[in-house]
Amino acid sequence: MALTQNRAVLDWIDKMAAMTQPDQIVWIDGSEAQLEDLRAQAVATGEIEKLNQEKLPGCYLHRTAVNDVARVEDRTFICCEKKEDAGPTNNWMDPKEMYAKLEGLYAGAMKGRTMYVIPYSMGVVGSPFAKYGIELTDSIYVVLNMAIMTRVGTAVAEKLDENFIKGLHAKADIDPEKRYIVHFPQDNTIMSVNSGYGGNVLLGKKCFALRIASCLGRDEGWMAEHMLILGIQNPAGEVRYLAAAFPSACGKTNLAMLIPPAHYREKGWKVWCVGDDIAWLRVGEDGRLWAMNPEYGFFGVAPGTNDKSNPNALASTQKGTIFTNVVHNLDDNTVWWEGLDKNPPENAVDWKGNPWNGKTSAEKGAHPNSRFTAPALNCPCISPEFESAQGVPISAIVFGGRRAKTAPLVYQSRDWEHGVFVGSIMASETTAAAAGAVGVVRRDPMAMLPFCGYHMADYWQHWLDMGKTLGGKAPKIFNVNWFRTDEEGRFIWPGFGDNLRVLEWIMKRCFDEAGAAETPIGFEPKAEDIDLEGSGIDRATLEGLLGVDKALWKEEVQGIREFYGKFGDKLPQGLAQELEALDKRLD
Ligand code: GTP
Ligand code: SPV
Ligand code: MN
Repeated sequence: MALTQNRAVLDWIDKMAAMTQPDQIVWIDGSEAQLEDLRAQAVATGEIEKLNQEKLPGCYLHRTAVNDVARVEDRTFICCEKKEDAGPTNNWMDPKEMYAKLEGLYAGAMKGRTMYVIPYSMGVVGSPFAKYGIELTDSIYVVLNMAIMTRVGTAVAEKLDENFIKGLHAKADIDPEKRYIVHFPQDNTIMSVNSGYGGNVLLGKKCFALRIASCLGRDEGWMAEHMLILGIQNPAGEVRYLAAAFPSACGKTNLAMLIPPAHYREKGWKVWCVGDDIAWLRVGEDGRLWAMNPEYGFFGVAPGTNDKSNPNALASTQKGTIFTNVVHNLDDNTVWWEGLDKNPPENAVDWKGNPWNGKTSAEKGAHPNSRFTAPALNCPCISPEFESAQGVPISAIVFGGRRAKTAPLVYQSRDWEHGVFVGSIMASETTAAAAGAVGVVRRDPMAMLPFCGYHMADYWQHWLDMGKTLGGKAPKIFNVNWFRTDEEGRFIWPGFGDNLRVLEWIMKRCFDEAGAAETPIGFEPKAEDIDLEGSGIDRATLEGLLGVDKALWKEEVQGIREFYGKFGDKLPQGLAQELEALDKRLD
């Protein structure tokens, strides 16, 4: 039975059902009974496998098709009316043409199948900052994931009006040549077909909460960003918040849940996780920037997650979690992935579904982009503010990427405009989170290259405008890089929990409690400004991670100039001037 009488909603569902022709339509009410019934159905068909319920209560395993393991950026489209509004960094097609193409792909795609109607909320239901959507899908896996990643069901359906975000997903044949992830910002519509992988099909996440929401933010004066949000509690008991944008698989989940080094814990430091992937930011009534996490769960990278690197993430996955494309340990019906421990199972099944022996196999057992879908409320350090309607006030914005060279461990921008410049020139090595080559340095402004729903230069202008609104209350903007390597390619900085040493300096800078040295690229800590006790890193090594290699940065300026060239006269003047000023300071 329909959970709403709203005509706009019902008419749209009728239209989508007429096109896809499902055998039946089932509304997701969010009840545990209904979800349990769906789990049982999916177990019966082999779509998911029930794991050891004593060790991993409520946990399941799923394997995607081998050709369907990551986001597909070359098949992701922004279909606004005019090509120039999508900008040079997005794929575009005329909306009419795209609708016609998609109609062909969706026609009869749900024949013999069930269409599930998922009413979901991005944000706390009823909060003034929440936005609502419906995802129609023929995948139980998607329903179960959405029920972890977002707030779903009856309470949301009651809030639906004609402004809901429409999302249609059909698995079809999982044909990679016919795979499309399409956004129609003018219609608040998302259409995804021929995939069953997370970011392509959990439409509340990247499609709505970043691509569509970035357009809404531009129009309504707020921002949707690929950012974690965390609170740092200092020994005085004050909690200060920061938001950080790193590209996919570059450390947001890990930073958001970090456990302070022993010597910090003893003094009373603690980190609270508000969000690990997406932040919606608005100017509050007090004029400061406030951030909320629109999600309800974590869709985190499994490989590398262990009880040393990220015990809080690991703890989050011990109940009510869906694992995707990890190793199935047949001995005790649990899961394993590279970097979990040094004891891979011998009697196991790999992510492709083949028998696998971790002691003898030359191939990886888990896909590098294998993931866990875990309820945020499982996280031992989830912030008491996680469900607060207005979010948390942000003192610092941190950009960062994976750079073997060039970018120092940390630096602070000179002011907001320079900070927007620093975000716009972000570059990072590509990872397994998206299909394509891994380890290639590319520009990924604000970690939003794959997620900005409109022209990137207009997006930068929006950032500059937000700074004008915030004025003296704007957060300070920083850049970090945990990924500098030595001659042997090993990471120099210990990373993970030790990143708090850098966050401490960042927070102190926001409250005028720490010193800095001016460099051509911005303000850096002096080596003595970073607490290294117990880090295993000496002063000289830290000095090597700081500083500015002028020759490398001159090359960088060339690269930025080329990149900026793509945007022609749309490039905000202020950013062009920042680039020239940097070039001069490097002389
Ligand atoms: P998405 O969910 O794709 O947006 O990624 P994310 O930014 O949340 O990345 P995540 O925290 O899952 O980290 C991805 C990979 O980076 C994992 O393999 C981590 O082990 C590794 N990583 C995270 N933080 C650090 C760090 O401080 N140092 C090093 N060397 N590796 C790290
Ligand atoms: C990312 O790729 O940035 C992710 C995973 O967070 S996905 O939801 O697949 O986009
Ligand atoms: Mn992400």
